[in-house]
Amino acid sequence: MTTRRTFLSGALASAAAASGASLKPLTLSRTPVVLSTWETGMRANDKAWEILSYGGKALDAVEEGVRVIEDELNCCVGLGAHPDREGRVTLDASIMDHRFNCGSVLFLERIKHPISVARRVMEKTPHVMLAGEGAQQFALDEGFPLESGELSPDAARGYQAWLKKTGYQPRARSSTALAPVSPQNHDTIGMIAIDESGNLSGSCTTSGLAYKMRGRIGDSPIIGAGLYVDNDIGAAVATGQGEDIVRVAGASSIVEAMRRGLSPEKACRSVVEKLARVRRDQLKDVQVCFLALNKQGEYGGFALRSGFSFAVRTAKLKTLTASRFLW
Ligand code: SD4
Repeated sequence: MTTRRTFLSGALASAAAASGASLKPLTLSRTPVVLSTWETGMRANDKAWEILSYGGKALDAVEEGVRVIEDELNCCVGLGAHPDREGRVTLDASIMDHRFNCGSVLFLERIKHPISVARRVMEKTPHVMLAGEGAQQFALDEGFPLESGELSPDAARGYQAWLKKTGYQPRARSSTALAPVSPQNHDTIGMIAIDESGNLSGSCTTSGLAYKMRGRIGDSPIIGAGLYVDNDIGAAVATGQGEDIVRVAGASSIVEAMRRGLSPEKACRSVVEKLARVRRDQLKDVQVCFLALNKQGEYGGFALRSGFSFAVRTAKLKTLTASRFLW
């Protein structure tokens, strides 16, 4: 994909070569780009764009952008989302900037903005990951309020229906009887962005899979699986069945594929194909989706199955794009 910037660079370089003038380094500022998973990404991108379009940092944009969705009650992400099997909402989130700084929280309960707690872990502790009670204590120490822990009305209705359908008995080792992650039942927002200075950042926040086993962690808070940023190359973020994203170190594998010269979409596709090749017989009812953005501002996505969409915002574009897919 040719961006406006690469086109201009090429055009200016040819003009200079034709006139025999020596080439000077270009000082054009970059056009910011922000990408997010699913249709909720449109609302998240609007917020991120307020920051990016005024010359703000990608890191601030990816935090503020996904907070909008964490705030929505009766939404797929944050405290309004689906609970685990025991009827409790547990949240995971991660954030990463252009200097390999990263932070994440896992199994966090009763805190509204896990993405901001993840950023505090990154900026205020010597660690990368905090989990469970410790993560909650850290959040409280940092001034985040403790929320009630009650399910949202939609989540409570869904949970009651699920209990009836599965006949689930706490502590039984039953299957979670889940449908593959789809536009209707996804639980995550992932966002990656490049700012005017050419710096990349990413964020990912989730309630994990609906009715998961208590204590289950997916890919979203795992740096390298759900999210990865290498400012020399690009950024990638994932959504879908976390276990299968973790198996192939999804996001970092995509960044490495871009380093080898693949476009963002082809890099995403290469990782989906690798998974499909080796585990074809174990991917029934599994969806895996990736988004990637490179240093030049080129972007793309790819999914295992149909149904994945992603939101894109640039100076010229505000759109929800249907992702290409393998099966
Ligand atoms: C997880 N990847 O916890 C998340 C789930 C997801 O849309 O993306 N749902 O496995």
